[in-house]
Amino acid sequence: MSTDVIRTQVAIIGAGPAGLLLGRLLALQGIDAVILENRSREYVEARIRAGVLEHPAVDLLTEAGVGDRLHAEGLRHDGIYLQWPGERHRIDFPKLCGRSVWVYGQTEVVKDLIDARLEAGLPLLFDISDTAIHDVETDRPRVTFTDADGVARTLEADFVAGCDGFHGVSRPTIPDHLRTTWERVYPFAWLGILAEVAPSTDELIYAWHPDGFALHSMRSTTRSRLYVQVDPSEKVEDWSDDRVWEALATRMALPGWSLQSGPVIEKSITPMRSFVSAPMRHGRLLLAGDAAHIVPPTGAKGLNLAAADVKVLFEALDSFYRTGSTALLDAYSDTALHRVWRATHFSWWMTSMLHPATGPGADPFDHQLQLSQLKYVTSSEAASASLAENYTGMPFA
Ligand code: FAS
Ligand code: PHB
Repeated sequence: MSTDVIRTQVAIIGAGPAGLLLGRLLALQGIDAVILENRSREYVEARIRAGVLEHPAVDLLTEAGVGDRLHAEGLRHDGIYLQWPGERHRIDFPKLCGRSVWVYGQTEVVKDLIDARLEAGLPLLFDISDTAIHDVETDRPRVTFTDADGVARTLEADFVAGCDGFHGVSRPTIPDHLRTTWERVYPFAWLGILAEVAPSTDELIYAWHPDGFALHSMRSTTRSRLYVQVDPSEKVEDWSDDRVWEALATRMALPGWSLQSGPVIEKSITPMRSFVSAPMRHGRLLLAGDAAHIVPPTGAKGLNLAAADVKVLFEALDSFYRTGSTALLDAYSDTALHRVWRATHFSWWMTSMLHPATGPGADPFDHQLQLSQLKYVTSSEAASASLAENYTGMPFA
């Protein structure tokens, strides 16, 4: 079987937000890259995930020339609501930290980045298989794969960017004895729905309730995205649409407010974990995004952390190609991990504050601690400013 050899400067594995954004930033500086993706374009663009973009991530996408639709269709939000039974309080972002967030689905970010890449005629290979990374400890690493036509191919590069997510091949390419991982698996999951109904709120509602956490988010003025805390063992088929809407209405109930329900067009359960793997570099292999870390979605950090990694990685690669210096590449892992741990702590803190243990595991003492934390965060300017600056995104390094 023929083996086509392709040569580039940066081989990018994965066409999620991390891989696509890195490809965009490199292309703007004239640095060649080839992006390899093992799913179809349709699958990648339809995968429903994150919904909130931090201010620094929005600035980065705008500067990269892919923010037009984001600014035209995205919803700028200047706050969120934190709620517990009978009370709902707003955290005012601009007043507290001078920043905002934008509600714009990850699906749309991915579509914008794919469109930009294909319009520029740059290589983005979908539906590949058998991805394998070789020789990353040399200055000529390779990626072998089978392309969509079943042809065995080799991609030779100066660097390999592992942007292939939590289940990708990049992180395992770093030898176990050189890797350290930290993990916390939470005793609950999120059941999420996408519904064709106008949001019942102007900004996101994060609600603590003894039955479990609930989140009212959205994708547009006509499409809502909502979540309820469930046991990780729950099955989607055990949650009828009515049961989900009833749980949401109960957990977000407030005098004078009502939740509008509507047709559910997607329903899924996402487990919750915190995971960090270090280092994020091994020789000429550099990891970015979910390939190196996972955060529980309570802090709306996953996609944004991928963007932050990519900015640091792009600057390191750009510096190498412009000056020959490896200083930023040598510092990449430590620089990225500083922000990774900040986002990991914030995501753990938001998750711990808002998710009560339920059923036999329910501990009234823990419930009181969570309620006290919520009352403090919504009444103290210092505490709410800390939440606001973390939620809207600490400035990039
Ligand atoms: P991604 O996983 O997005 O992209 C990796 C890409 O690599 C994929 O397209 C994959 O197909 C490809 N790939 C994998 N293995 C490969 C191989 N061997 N060869 C070639 N390609 C390969 N974050 C939030 O902020 N809010 C949320 O509500 C939220 N919900 C989520 C729900 C789910 C079910 C999941 C899994 C994640 C969720 N996240 C959420 C986090 C999510 O948004 C990620 O942080 C974000 O997708 C990270 O982007 P990437 O690092 O690019 O990884
Ligand atoms: C979403 O809209 O999907 C979303 C928003 C905020 C979160 C998590 C998910 O914290």
